[in-house]
Amino acid sequence: MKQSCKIIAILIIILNYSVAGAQNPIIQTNYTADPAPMVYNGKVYLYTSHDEDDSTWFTMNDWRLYTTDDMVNWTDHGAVLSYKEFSWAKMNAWAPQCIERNGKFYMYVPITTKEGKGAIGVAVADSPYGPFIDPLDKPLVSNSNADIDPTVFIDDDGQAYLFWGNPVCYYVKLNEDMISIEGEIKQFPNTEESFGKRKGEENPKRPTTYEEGPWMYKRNNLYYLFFAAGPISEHIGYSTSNNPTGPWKYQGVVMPTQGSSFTNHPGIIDFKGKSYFFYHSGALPGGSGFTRSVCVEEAKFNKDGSIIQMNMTDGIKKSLNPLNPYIKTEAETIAWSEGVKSMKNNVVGNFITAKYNDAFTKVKEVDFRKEGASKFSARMGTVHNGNVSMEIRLDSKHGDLIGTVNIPMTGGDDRWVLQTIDIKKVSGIHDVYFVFKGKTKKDIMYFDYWKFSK
Ligand code: FUB
Repeated sequence: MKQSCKIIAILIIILNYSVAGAQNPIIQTNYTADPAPMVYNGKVYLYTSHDEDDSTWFTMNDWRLYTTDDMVNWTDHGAVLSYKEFSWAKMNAWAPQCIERNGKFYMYVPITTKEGKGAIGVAVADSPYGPFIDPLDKPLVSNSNADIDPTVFIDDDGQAYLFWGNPVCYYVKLNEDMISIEGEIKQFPNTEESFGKRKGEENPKRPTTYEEGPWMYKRNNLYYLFFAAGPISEHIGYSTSNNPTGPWKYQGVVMPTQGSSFTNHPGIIDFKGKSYFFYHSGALPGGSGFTRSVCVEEAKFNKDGSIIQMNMTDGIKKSLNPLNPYIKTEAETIAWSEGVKSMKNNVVGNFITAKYNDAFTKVKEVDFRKEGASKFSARMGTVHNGNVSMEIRLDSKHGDLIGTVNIPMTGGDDRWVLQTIDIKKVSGIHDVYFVFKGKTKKDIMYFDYWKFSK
């Protein structure tokens, strides 16, 4: 590519990424893929796989967790499980799914075994945040090399099922303990009627559009099997049935091939009266098929139960409920950010690091209507001596400056200072921007949490 074309291409990527008010991809602090949302106690728990920053071929070591109760501000809880927790695992922390049963949380994950085989493991926790432990010390399923992309589902009668596989979809019943299987592993017949005729590719192993990434969902007594569909680059398709084990009837395309990732992966939930469809694209700067990022759209259905086809958009703009500024909010609760990485240590748990001057985070729809605010507190740190500060601005990165916190040198991300400053009085509902200022080349400052007060 000529140099001038290259510069124009890079500018287009940057402009798209910074498009005012964009909310997709919903996570900007890491590359994430294979979204697995779970609703529990009024919150969305979004488990994802994680493409390492330098990934050039599915370099994936752990699974991460993000939560929200408003669908626009997402809190990063870091990695909650690694393939290294499984004594029998060699590599490949691919698409996960977590489900709750009787107060315990079961995470199903595909991993490559030490023998180089595909397998699905299960890890159990007492909390959705982990720690997740492998209770079996062996795979739950090691059936074939097609053992990837588990989706788990508990029907209204209490029967649990596991579905997975590429290039065919397998399924098996799970016992009530959720860590053992009941009966034989079966395979859905890979027929055109069930999964649609594959176009533009003659491949006897892949006669239909079913590729991988199944996601089971039930709505009004109809069972939906969403899946990543071929040929590559993938789109998302779906089939329906009156029974969780089929027979399936192919219903068409949910999301066409779009974006710059050659894979896609569905996850769908109902939350606070709406339905949400999660997927991944390559839309972050540096994004590609191996550096992906998770996005979400509101999903809508027709009266007959068919889903209205969706495009990849710049996301959900309206919060479900405004954010309370008078309680401690983690710095890693973010609606949008640029130039920021999230990290974790034993001193403060999760926090963020501003990587360069003018990096920022945005928190959406912060509600000051109750008592206004004239003070701001934050726990921060830096390794630099002088000229490091954080500006607090309203409604845009260059919006009304209501205060500046000067950060003294603390010496590391294991040493922190809690500061309170007076700010210009603020009332109403605003998007709050934290803009990180420092003349140093890297890792300007660390930011753990914040709070406003009267
Ligand atoms: O993330 C690794 C693999 O890519 C997943 O298992 C597939 O679903 C595809 O997204």
